[in-house]
Amino acid sequence: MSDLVLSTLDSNGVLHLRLNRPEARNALSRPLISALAGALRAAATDETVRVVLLSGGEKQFCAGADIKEFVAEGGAVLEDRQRIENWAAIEAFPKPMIAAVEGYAFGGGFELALLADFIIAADNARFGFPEINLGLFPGDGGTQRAARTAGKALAMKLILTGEPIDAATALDAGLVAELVPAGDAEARAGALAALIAAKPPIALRLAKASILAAFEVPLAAGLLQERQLIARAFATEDRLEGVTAFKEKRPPVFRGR
Ligand code: CO8
Repeated sequence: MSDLVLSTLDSNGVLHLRLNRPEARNALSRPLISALAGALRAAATDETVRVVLLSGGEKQFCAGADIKEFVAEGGAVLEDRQRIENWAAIEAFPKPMIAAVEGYAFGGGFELALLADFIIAADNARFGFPEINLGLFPGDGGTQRAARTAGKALAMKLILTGEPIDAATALDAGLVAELVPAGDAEARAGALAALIAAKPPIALRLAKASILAAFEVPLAAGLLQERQLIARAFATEDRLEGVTAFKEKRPPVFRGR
C-alpha cells in the first residue's frame, strides 16, 4: 500500500482510509487515485472489511484534481484508461462508505466526497467547484451528482460561480448528513461506521445498491429492483439470525451469510 493513502483496519471491521498528500492539499494525482482505488478494490472482497471511513485529515479533505498534472499532460489525463478505471472502482465500491470532511472539499475532492454514501462534515467545512476558474467544470461526476443531490439551482450556482458554500448550507441542501464541531468529523464518522459495521453485511450492500438505483432508473424499475434485492436479503442466514435474536430478546450476531 502506497503512503499516499494511510490505511487502518480496526477490530469492528471499519477500514479507515486517509488521503495523505498534505503538501499538495491531498490533490488527486493519478498515483493517489490509483492507491485509493487499489485499497477499495481489496476492501470490496475482504470479508473482514465491513465499512470504509474516508477522510483527508484535520486541515482539508481534498483540493481536487491535481492541477499540475493536467497542466503538464493536457487532455491526455482525461483519456487515461487507468485513471478512468480507477475512478470507476471508487464509484462501484459496494460496501458502506462514509466521508469525514474537515476543511475544504473542492473540485474532484467534492466529487470524491459525493461518492461516499454520506458525508459527516465539520462546521468549518466548505464545499465548492472552482473548476470554472480554470476554464473547466467538474469532470468526474460533479455536474450529475451535485444536481441529483442538491438540485438544479444550487448545483448551477456552485458550478457556474465557482464560489464555495459553507457546511450549514451543504447540510440544508442535503449534501451532508450531519454537522459536528471542527475536529470531530473523523470521530463521529468513525462511531457511525462502527454502528453500521455491526449490521448484516449482505443487507447493507443490497440496501446501498437499492438506494443508488433511485439515481439511475425510473421509479417503477427502482421499485422492481428493490423487491428483487429484498428477496435476496430474505434468503440470508443473517435475516434468520436477526429475527431469531429479536424473538430471543438478545443482540444479533451477523456473519455475512
Ligand atoms: N492540484 C495540485 N496542487 C495543488 C492543488 C491542486 N488542486 N491545490 C493545492 N495545490 C498545491 C499548491 O500548488 C501548493 O503547492 P506548492 O507548495 O508547490 O506551491 C500547495 O498545494 C499548497 O497550496 P496553497 O499554498 O494554495 O494552500 P492554501 O492552504 O493556501 O490553499 C486551496 C488551499 C484553497 C485549496 C488552494 O490551494 C486552491 O485553491 N487550490 C486549487 C483548488 C482547485 O481549483 N481545485 C479544482 C481542481 S480541478 C478539478 O478538481 C477537476 C478538473 C476537471 C477534471 C479533470 C479530470 C482529468
